[in-house]
Amino acid sequence: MRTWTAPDVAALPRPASPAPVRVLDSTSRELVEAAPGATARLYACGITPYDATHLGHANTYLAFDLLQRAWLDAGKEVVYTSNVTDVDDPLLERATATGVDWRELALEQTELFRTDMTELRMLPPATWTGAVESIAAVVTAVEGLLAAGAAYRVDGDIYADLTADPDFGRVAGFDDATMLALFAERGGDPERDGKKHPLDPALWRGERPGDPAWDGGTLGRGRPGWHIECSVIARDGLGLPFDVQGGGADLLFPHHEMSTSHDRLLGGAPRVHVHAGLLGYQGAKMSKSRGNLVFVSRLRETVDPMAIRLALLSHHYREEWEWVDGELDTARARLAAWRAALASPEAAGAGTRVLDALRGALADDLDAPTALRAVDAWAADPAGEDPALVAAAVDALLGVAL
Ligand code: 5CA
Ligand code: ZN
Repeated sequence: MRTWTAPDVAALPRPASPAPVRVLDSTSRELVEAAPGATARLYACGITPYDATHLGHANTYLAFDLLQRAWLDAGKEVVYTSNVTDVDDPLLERATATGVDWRELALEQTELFRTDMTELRMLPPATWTGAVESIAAVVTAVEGLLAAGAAYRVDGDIYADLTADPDFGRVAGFDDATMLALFAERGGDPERDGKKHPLDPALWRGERPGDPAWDGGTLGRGRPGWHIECSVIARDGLGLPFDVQGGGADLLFPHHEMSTSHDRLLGGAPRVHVHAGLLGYQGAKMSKSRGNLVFVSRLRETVDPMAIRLALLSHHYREEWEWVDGELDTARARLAAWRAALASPEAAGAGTRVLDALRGALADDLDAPTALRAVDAWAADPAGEDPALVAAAVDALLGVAL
């Protein structure tokens, strides 16, 4: 897929000894240096293109944007891959309900997402692959799993046999009852007759009347399952193993558990899982199914995208919080104060404290609120610090253009 235009990233002096960038690993629940090597490989699960881009999406992608900025500043090469789930049940259901062709809905919403990401100055992925584009690779992978005895057929559908992966369940570490409940809630089909185990996830869904379907070679006509799509797109974009798989907290189980399990069988899957807290609005998680959404594109009509970015940055990426309209007033005032400080005659000097503080905060589990407070303190008394360096640090590390 065509990705979006990359924002400029201001140049910063190389840190003498970069601090290791630590993030919370959802499996061990410990802070870990997720990408210790010279190259950092990231897969962040992409959107299902309808009702895009709401602030919850933006908040999650912002977390992985910060992670990349921290890695880049530490001198690493960053390789980022993402997907677009441009064929899946919820997208098809929405298209049917609104009488729109599912392909048009996906194209239009993907384009809106591109524009939103550009305006929010998010670093684009190097490879951005649609589910539809990945079908041939998914078919080959599923054929391989069948041949290895790690998958089985139920009528025209194909399911993963989770007993083929002794490490299944280790990503989230949930007990059986929790796994079953979340699987049922988040797109799984535990009740399906003929499955060896209720949790076994679909790898390939045979053609149904009225549903889009593709040639699946020996699998028969159909369309890919959700988890295998991400396993294959991540594998093909990054190679296996890679460093971090990320998304919102709702993806920990089953999606990341299952896609990691598939990747284990496709070539090995040690990776750190990083999850952003879910953003709520009007008393519930902001979600397409509830319809309690605040759209980035709507806000952009009247608000500087940098203020939207700052509003999200004022909450730690793991926090679960509720959007209230006052968030934007605070962010706008903050942005104005920073810009005024930069333009003020007192803003002169050679100090590097803001840069050091931003680097320290991001390396410590992407602590954006602490970073913002450091810039606030500078804005209240800008004397002594190098203003060009402050602006460059805010740009390169926080992605905010002053
Ligand atoms: N296409 C799949 C992933 S392969 C998907 O989950 N798409 S999505 O459009 O539903 O969500 C895109 C990303 O935004 C996911 O990482 C998801 O966890 C995250 N997300 C969705 N709702 C929220 C929310 N309310 N707060 C924070 N992040 C959210
Ligand atoms: Zn995914």
